[in-house]
Amino acid sequence: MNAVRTLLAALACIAGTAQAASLSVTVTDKDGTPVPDTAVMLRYPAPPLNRPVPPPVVVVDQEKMRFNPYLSIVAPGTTILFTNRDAFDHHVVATAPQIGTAPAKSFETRLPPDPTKPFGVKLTDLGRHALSCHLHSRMRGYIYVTDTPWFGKTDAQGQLTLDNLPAGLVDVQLWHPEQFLDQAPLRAQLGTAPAALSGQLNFNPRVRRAL
Ligand SMILES: [Cu+2]
Repeated sequence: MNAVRTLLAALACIAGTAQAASLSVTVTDKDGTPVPDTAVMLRYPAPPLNRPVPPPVVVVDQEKMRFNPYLSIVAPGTTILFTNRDAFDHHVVATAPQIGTAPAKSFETRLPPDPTKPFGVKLTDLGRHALSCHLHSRMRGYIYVTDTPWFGKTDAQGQLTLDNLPAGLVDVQLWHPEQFLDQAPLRAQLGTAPAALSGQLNFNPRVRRAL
């Protein structure tokens, strides 16, 4: 009986440590200034069995002539609900570059100023979807569809902390909507102690005014 108890305790310990890791990432530009709205995506060379389930529906508002949030990171199959919260019409124009051999999805609609009638679209193609509006040329937004369920984006201070991560070796990919070249990949070893990484973009993004 004692042996069974010992085994159960050991299993509980393994289960506990398997999800105990956390990673903090700070992203700066070429000059060392913190960069918000940088996607951070984690991939394990040995993928863990326990995968979190990202939200199936994500809302993107059109508000004060901005897409809000500016950047959304989602899993394939996520439905995006575009909602116009302004007092006038907007467009939702989405263009996606072709990735691999499959044609990426582009879509477009005119959205009247009625928050009770959002426009829903399911995204299945991986990669960057650039959002714009025919009526207001300065409106820009991005949706990045990623194949990994471990992701987040940096805040106004260029920081992101991901908790409840599986322990182990992990590749950390950074992606910024304005980048032309891929960012240098990062790597971290996640364990019981919180891990921290600094990433530097290979360019300086434009500074956007706050909403
Ligand atoms: Cu508009």
